Amino acid sequence: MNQEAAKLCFEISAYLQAQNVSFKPWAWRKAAQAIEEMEEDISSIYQKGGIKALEEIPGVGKTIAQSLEEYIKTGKMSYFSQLKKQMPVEMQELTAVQGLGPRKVRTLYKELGVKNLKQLEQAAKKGKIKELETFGEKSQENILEGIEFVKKSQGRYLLGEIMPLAQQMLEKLKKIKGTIKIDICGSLRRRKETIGDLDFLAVCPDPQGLIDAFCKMPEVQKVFGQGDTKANVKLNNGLDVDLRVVPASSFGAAQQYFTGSKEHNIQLRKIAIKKGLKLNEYGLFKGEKAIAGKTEEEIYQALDMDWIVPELRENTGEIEMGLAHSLPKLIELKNIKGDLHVHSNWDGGVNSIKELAQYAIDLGYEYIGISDHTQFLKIEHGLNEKQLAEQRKEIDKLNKEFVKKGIKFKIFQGCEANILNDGSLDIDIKALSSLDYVIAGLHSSFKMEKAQMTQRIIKAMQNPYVKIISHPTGRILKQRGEYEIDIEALIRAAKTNRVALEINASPYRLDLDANNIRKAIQEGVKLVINSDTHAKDQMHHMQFGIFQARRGLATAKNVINTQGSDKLFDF
Ligand code: DGT
Ligand code: CA
Ligand code: CA
Repeated sequence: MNQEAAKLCFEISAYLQAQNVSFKPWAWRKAAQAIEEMEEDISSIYQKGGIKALEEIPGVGKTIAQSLEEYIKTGKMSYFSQLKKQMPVEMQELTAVQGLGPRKVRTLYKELGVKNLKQLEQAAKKGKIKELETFGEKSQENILEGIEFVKKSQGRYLLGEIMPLAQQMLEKLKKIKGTIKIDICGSLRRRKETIGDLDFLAVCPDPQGLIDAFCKMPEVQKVFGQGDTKANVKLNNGLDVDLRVVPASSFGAAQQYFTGSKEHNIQLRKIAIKKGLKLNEYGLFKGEKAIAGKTEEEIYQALDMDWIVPELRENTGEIEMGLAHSLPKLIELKNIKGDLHVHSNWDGGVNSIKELAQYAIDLGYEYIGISDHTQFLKIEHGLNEKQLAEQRKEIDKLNKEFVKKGIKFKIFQGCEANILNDGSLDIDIKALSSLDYVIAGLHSSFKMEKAQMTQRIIKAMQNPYVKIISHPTGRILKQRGEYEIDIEALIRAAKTNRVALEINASPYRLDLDANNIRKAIQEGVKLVINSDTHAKDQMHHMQFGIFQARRGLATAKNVINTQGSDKLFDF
């Protein structure tokens, strides 16, 4: 229920922003961020402690708690309905277009009656948008470009939004009587950043029973097809799901086949053919005789290669490495010793430094780096030099308490400074020198030509205090692509200036991507995997960064935050 409630809160925030009210949009957004990532469901919090317990969620005040209560009881938020009635637009769909904020959506609605993506495209194609005072020719072009990007990714879901749901469903299906084995295959098992549909694979002596139970799950909105050994449904959130039931003797073969990728499978089948064998979803065959099929491992083994982790199965070199027995030992979540990109309530994040530190301690981390935004980012309450100095005192005090209590944990003070258009940072070098480390990130003027943009970021790397470049290519999944940037030049400069490149683990970013991670590793550039947390539960996003790092062939050695706090910045 949290995801749905958070979605409504985000939309309420956007509607309020469209009306240009102050403060409230920010409050709703913060609440949405907190709810979106909470482990415990709001309905269970409410059952236990009523509206008072809801108010204790960080960022949730009285008004928002009332709306949540209403949502838990009725499945609706009348405040949302009321706002939407005043301005009946598809807010989420429209604001997904790069450069279109709620204020602009409002103008387009008022002036041109644009309510959804389709109407937006029509208006842009007819040249209506450029005629508006606040838009013009260039922004009409940008909107058309943005629409194309959004359209391309429509119908795909972020791994981060699907994985919790898929795992919940998996747990339920495991409990259905007779289920011997069940797992998720397809792109989710490969941990791709976006998912087209879900592919469940099961072994069950009573396939009909399992398929029946699957089709009747509350998550299921519509059953497209229900056969003897498979079913195909649509979930309430629009996602399609396949379930296939196979005999135990071919589970491994089916798992291998349905995990994909298609490109990986095609290559594997060619190898089988060269050996005079046949590989399909039922097994690996020599003539009529199955020589492997029960497990994936025995299939790869029979082909004289190492088992390949699902994250690598894209036919981008992993098969050759499997044959040569040269697959590296990839990084794992348990290798991570701390998180260096965490925002506190000093810059408008949800949690205090103390709460964040405690959460990190509970995760088993040895350290955390507080990296609040600096002053240029007004909407994010960026910190100035004086505030950074005050924050230092608080961090020193907390660190002293850890020492006193014998807790082996350290809070580093960093910041996420903004890279301005000329590559300089938005904060005084003296203030930077007082910090433990500095992240430089780009949060404005995304459209620059390639040479200029590349130079801009390289210049930031040359600042002696900058240790990390956050989300280096700037992409937002399903919303915008990378900046125009010479990634090779950037990677070389990171090497020269001894700057680590971030793998931002936010499911919306996952930036660097797998391909760029490989390039960085080849150059010997250090990486850092960071959650970019704005509300403490988001620290769990670290896992998505790990998946991405693995897809990029990263080992623990390539990543600085697998090191203890004393060796962190040795590189
Ligand atoms: P998605 O759903 O678009 O995120 O990506 P996948 O990889 O989950 O693709 P999906 O669901 O269409 O199919 C699941 C797996 O089944 C896929 O990764 C490989 C296998 N598969 C599907 N169609 C074919 C095919 O035509 N040839 C081969 N070799 N494998 C296929
Ligand atoms: Ca799939
Ligand atoms: Ca599928």
